[in-house]
Amino acid sequence: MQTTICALATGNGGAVALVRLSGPDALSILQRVSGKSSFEPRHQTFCTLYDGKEVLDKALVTYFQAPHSFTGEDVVEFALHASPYIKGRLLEILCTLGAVPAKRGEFSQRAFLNGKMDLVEAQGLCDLIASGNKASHKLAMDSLGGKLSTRLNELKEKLTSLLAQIEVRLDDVDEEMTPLSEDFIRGEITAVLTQIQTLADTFSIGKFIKEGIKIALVGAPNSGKSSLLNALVGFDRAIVTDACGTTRDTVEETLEIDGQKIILTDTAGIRAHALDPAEQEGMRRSLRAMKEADIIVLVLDVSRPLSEEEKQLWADVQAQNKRAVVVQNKIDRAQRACPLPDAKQVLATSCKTGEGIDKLKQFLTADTAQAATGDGLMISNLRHYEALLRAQTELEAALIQLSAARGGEIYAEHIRAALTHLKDLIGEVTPDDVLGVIFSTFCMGK
Ligand SMILES: Nc1nc2c(ncn2[C@@H]2O[C@H](COP(=O)(O)OP(=O)(O)OP(=O)(O)O)[C@@H](O)[C@H]2O)c(=O)[nH]1
Ligand SMILES: [Mg+2]
Repeated sequence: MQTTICALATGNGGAVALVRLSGPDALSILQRVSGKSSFEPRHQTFCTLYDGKEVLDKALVTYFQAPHSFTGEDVVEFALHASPYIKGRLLEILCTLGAVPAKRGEFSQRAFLNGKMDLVEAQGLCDLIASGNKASHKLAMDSLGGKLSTRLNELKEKLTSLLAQIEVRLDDVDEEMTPLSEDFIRGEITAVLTQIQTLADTFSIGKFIKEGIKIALVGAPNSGKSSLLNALVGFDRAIVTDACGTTRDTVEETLEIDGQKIILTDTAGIRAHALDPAEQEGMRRSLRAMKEADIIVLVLDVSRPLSEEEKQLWADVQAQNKRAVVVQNKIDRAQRACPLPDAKQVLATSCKTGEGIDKLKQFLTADTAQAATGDGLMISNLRHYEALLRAQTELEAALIQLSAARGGEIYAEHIRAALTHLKDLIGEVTPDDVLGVIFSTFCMGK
């Protein structure tokens, strides 16, 4: 027997609060708390809510009759005056009348279980609520709106149909059917594989859009890292002095460039000999920030020759194997070619005059800006990415077995496994405990 769950769906503050109730007893609980017997579905009713004989609140109440509701169950939404007392007391009363407090994401989980949305759409919904800028909003909307699910379902259907054609021939012991040509099977698998790869390749950008791009500013002491952080964020965030070793700890600041979230980290300057244990620890943290970053900005002071330490640091940056840019700072003082011949991306800035700062901003968001202009689908969820990679591996294995002419049973097995990974992504075969973990990351009342 399904329980009836209740939770506050809105946050703190504001004038109005929303309490949600979902489950088989929702209507009868509403009737008891309001003393009113009939409610027209999907119409707001202004009614009094009672705490025993006392009036608790006068509220706007909406009853959604199953299956025409968010969860697919009977749902009641109470729009209350947002007093902490009224909200808390109503939840207590609903529980004494038979409801139980909802777990995180439980409304969405019920919507999923009742076929109101698939897992990809549900996760899009979760991302939509968390989206803090235009780019992440679009990404979540594509997922919630079913665009991503539609694409995944198309791939699933294609594999299902191919598998059916292969399996029916495996059962055809008398070989009455015309066999499928290897070229046909290869073509079908490759078509799906290409689409899966394309989608999986969008993950790094999708993740940037959803979570923000982490950028570490590294370099020798006094090269102007903190000045650059301040110039990028547009206010005096980090301490700047003309002494070497001013920044000792990492300094993090978030900003938005063209609707894209950027998480900037200014770090302690790297030099061979630290003055004291604090500076040494600071340098250790600089290296850690570099490892955690998506893009590394190596800041050089153009008015000084390149030091051995800077050469070593550049080697360390390259060893990270990620996007990196060399910034020749202080160009108001001197101009010179980049002393690191293998640097692919080089920009020149002056924190004093502001020259080059806009170009640096453009560089930092170039990938996501490009992605945002296309209408291609993107993924941003690690679970989706991993499922796609697994499906990809299976289809690649199927192609190998096909070339080796190992017989239908073996490559069909790989196609079947790829199909299972796609179904898992959409939520068709996802085990309950995994579903529980996924929905527990949702917010309360959703
Ligand atoms: N002329 C000129 N001076 C700059 C520029 N950028 C920074 N400076 C100066 O260089 C000095 C060092 O700047 P910081 O931003 O503190 O350098 P840092 O790399 O953070 O130094 P540490 O924290 O010690 O590692 C300060 O006196 C800044 O005013 C620039 O573009 N032009
Ligand atoms: Mg500094």
